[in-house]
Amino acid sequence: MTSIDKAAIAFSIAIVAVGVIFAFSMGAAQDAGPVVSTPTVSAKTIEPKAQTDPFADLANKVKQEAPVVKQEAPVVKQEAPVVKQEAPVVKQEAPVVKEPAGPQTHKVAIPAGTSVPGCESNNACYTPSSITIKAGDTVTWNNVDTAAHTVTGGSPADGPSGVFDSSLVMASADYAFTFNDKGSYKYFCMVHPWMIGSVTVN
Ligand SMILES: [Cu+2]
Repeated sequence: MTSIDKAAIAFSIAIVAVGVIFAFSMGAAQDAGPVVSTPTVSAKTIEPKAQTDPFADLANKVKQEAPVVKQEAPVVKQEAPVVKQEAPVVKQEAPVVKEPAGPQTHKVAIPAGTSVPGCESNNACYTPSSITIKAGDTVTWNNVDTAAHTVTGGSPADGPSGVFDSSLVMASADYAFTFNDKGSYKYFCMVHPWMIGSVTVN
């Protein structure tokens, strides 16, 4: 025998020994006995299957649950604009106060004590002694004196104009005249010529 043949025989014996040891170890593993050397082939094929499935499921579950929380934020922002619509309500009260379009009545008094001179010093023989009205308005003279007086259009110097004349207005009596034409109207008392007044009609 040559050295090569011896090596071949030794190698074959070694292969057989490895096979015997492998077969023995498989049987020992099934009997739960002491393991001499665990085969690496069977362990590697089993481990990847057990590890991949649980992690993949957990990763998928976590990714599908996250987006649910993010949709609640925009609800709070819609409450602010409601307060701004209350201000314009106050502005509609002004037009209610309108002046009457129709004719008006103005009052003039014939004061007590005008039957003797003195009231002319401060234009108080008719109060007010001058009045401004609009065309169509009426002036009512009220005699609060105890003596009778007149309201006569014109002046003491020129005499009656003929436009209006109350004749005698007794104590506590009234006289009214409506001025339909624009102009300036002087008047006086025919009994007491110091009593003068005027009406301006615009
Ligand atoms: Cu008089």
